[in-house]
Amino acid sequence: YPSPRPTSPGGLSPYDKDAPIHTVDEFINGFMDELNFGRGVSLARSSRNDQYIALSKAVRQNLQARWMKTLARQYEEQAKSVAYLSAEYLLGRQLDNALLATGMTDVVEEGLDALGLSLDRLRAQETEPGLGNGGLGRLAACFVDSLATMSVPCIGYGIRYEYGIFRQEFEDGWQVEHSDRWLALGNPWEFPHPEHAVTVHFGGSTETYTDDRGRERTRWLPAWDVQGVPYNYMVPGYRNGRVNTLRLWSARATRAFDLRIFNAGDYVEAVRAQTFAENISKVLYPEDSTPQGKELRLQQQYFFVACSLRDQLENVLPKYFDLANLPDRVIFQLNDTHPVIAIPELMRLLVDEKGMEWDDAWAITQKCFAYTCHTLLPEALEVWSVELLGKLLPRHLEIIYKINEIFLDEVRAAYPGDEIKLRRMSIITDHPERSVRMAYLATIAGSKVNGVAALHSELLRDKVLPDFSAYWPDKFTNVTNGITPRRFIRLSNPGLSDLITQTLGDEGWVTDLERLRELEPHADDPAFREKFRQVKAANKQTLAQVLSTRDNITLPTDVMYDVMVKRLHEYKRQTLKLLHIVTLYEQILSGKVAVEDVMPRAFLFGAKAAPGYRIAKEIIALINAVGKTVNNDPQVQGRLTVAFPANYNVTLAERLIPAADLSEQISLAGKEASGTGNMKFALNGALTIGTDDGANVEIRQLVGDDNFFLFGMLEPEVEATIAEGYSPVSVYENNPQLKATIDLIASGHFSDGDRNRFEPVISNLLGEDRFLALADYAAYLEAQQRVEAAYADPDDWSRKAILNVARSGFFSSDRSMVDYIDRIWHTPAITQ
Ligand code: CBF
Repeated sequence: YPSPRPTSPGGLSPYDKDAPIHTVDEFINGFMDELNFGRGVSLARSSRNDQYIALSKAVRQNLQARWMKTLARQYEEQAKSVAYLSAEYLLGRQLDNALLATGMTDVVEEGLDALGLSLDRLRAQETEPGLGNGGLGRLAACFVDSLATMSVPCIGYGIRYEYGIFRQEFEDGWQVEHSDRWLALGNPWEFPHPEHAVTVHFGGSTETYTDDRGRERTRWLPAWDVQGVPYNYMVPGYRNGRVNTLRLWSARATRAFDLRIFNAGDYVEAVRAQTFAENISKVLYPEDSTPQGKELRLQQQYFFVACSLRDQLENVLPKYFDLANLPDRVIFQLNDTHPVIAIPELMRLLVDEKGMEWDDAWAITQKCFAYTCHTLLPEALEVWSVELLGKLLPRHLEIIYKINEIFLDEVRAAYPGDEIKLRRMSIITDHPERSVRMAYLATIAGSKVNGVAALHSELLRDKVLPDFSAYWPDKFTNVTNGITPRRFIRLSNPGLSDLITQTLGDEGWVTDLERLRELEPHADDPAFREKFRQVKAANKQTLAQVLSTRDNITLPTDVMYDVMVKRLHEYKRQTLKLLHIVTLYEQILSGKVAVEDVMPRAFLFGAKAAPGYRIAKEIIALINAVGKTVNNDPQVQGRLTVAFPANYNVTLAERLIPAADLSEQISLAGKEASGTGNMKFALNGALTIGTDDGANVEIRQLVGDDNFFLFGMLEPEVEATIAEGYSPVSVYENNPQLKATIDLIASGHFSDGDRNRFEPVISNLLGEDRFLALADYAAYLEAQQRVEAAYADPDDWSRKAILNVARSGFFSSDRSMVDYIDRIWHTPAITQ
C-alpha cells in the first residue's frame, strides 16, 4: 500500500481543483449562500446554530465533488471492497475533521474573522454523534478514517440511532442519564436517501414448496416489516482526494404496515404501530462489553445487516452480477458478534431468493465474512435464545440449525466418538436455556477470526475458542488495534503536532506514523525536552480552562495529571485507582506522611456506567464523594485534587489526553481485550502505569520497560490465585495500610458520617472482589512510588515521555488496516 502522504502539506491538495472553495472570498461567498439561501437568514439575524450549519455545509462542498469522484472511480474499477458491519460508530465531532482533511482551516478562520465570527465558537456548537459506547465504536470510526486515507474502498454500515449514548450528569455525585438529542438542531453531515429505502422483514413462519425445477425449497412468510432509510456520511481521507461512505440505517414504518391498520379505522393504532417500527433505530443500547439479550437489540442487529446486505447485492454491485464471484468483490467484516446474523441472512438471500444450492451458497458465504472478537469476558459473548430467534427470524434459525448439523457431522468425522467435544463445539447450547452462540457461528462461517491485541488473540485461541483453533489453526490471527493519528494527535494536540513537524521537517508523519521514530535522538536534547514540556504545560492550561467553563472545576496546572478515562467497569478497576487516592489521603490524615512530602497530583476521571449496572454507579458516587472531601480539605489543598467531569466523550478525550502525564491502564490481567485509550495516551506523551493486559503488553515492549510502570499479577497468576480460593478479606486483614484505607471509607468519612452509604462497594470488595483489586493493591502502590520518583526528575520524565511518542507509531490504525488487508481482506488500494 502506498503510504498516503499529503500531496501538499498544510495547503490545499491538487484534488481541490474539483472543490468550489479555495480562497477566503470563495469561502465567504459559499458560507453566505448557505446562510442566506440554505438557512434563510441574514448574517445579522442568524443564530450560532445557523452559522454552524452554514459553515459545515460550506466546508462539506469541498468534500462532495471528491466523494462523487471516489464513487465513480470505485464503480469503474469494480475493485474488491470492505463492508465494515458495526452496530457502533463513535465518530466524534465532524467539522474539525473535515477542515483538517480538506486543509481549509486557515481559509475558513480568516473568512469567519472577516465576518466578525469565531471558528472556535462555531466548533463548540456541534453535538458529537455518540453512536457508540466506547472502544469498539471508536475503533470502527478510526478504521474507516484510515481506510479512506489509504484509498482502500470501504463502506461502513451501521445504525443511525436517534439517541446515541446518554448524556451523563451528576446529582449529588450520583450518575443521572439524560437522552442524547444529538439531532435536535439539525445535522449538516448526513445525506438521507429515502428513495433508496430497503424493506426488512420479521416474524412469521416458513413453508416448503417445490420450485419450477422440481426442487424442494423453503421460503419465509414473514409477519411484519419495516423500512431502512439510508443516511450517507462522508468519510474523508486525509488530503488524498478520497472520500469513502458511511451508510447508517434509520427505521421507518412501511406504508403497507400503516395502511392495513389505518384502513381498519384505527388511527391511534396505526400511529402506535409506526412508532413501534421506528423504535428499532431509536436508541443505542448503553452497555459496553456486556450483551443485552433483548428482543429490540436483536431487531436492531438484523435490521441493519439485512439493509446492508441488500444494499451490497442490489445497489453496490452492478446489475446481472454473477454472485459466484461475490468473494472477489466484497468482504464483510463483523465487528464483534453484533452483526453475525448477517451470516444466515446471506445464506437465505443466496439459497431462498437467488435459488442457489446450499453448498455453493455456503462456499461463497464462508469466503465473504471475517469475524473480529473484542472481548475475553465469557459473559460478554453474545447468545440468543432459540425461542426468541425462532419467533423473530424463523428462517434464520432453520439455517443456523442446518449450518450446525453439517458442521457437527464434520466434527464427528474428525473426532469419532467424542461426544463431549461435539457438545462443546455446537453452535447450539442447552444451558442455561437453548440458545445460539453467535461467536461460534461467526467462527464456523468466517474465513478468519481475529483478536485485537497479541495477548488477546492468544487467549482467544487458547481459552475462549480452543476447540475451534485446534480444528482450524490457520483461521485464527491477530490484528492489534490502532488509533487514527489524524484525530488523536494532529487535531487534538496541535502544539505537539507542530513541534513534531518542525523537528521532522514535514508533515508526512501524519500518514506514516512510524516516522515518529525520528524523534528518538531528540529525547536526549535538553532544548527539545524543554519545548516538549512547554507543550504539555500549555495543554494543561487549555484543559484547565475547558473544565473551568464546562464543569466549573478548578484544576491546578503545575501538578502531575494522573488520568483514568474509560467506561466504568469492575474489570477496569477504577476502585483500585480510588484506593490509591484514599491511601495518600489517609496517610496525611493519620500523620504517617507529612503533607509537604506528598507529590502534588490532580487525579482526573472520566467514565460512564451502564444505567442498569448498579455497582458501577455506586463506584462513581464514591469517586465523587472522595473528590468532594479531598478537594474541600484545606490540609491537602494544592497537593491532592480529584476531578471527575461528567459526560466523558470523544470531544473531552481530545482535551484530556494531550494534557496527561500519567495514563492509568490497570485492568485485571486477562480481561481487557486491547484498550485503545492506552495507545492515545502514549502517543501524546503520557507514561503508562499498567498491568500486563491487552495492548499494554505491546506498548511496554515498544516503549521499553524503563518508560512504562508495570505492576500486578500476570494472567496465569490471576488464574492460579482464583483456583487457590482467593480471599479478599484476608488480603485486607494482612495489609494494615489497605485496612486503614478501606476503614476510612467505611467510617463514613466521605459520606457525612453515614457508614452505610458506600457499604455496597465495600462489601463487594471484601466479599467477592471478582477482579482482584485488593490482590494487586500492594503492587500498585509500589508502582506509584516508582512513578513519583521518576516524576521528581522532570528532565528525565520528559525524556521518557518523548520516547513514548517516538515509539508509538505502531499504534496507528493505518498499520492495523495494513494488517487486516494482508491477513484477512486482500483488498487492493484504488488508484488515486
Ligand atoms: O477492540 C476495541 C475495544 O473493544 C472493547 O471496548 C469492547 O467493547 N469489547 C474492549 O473492551 C476493548 O478492550 C477494545 O479495545
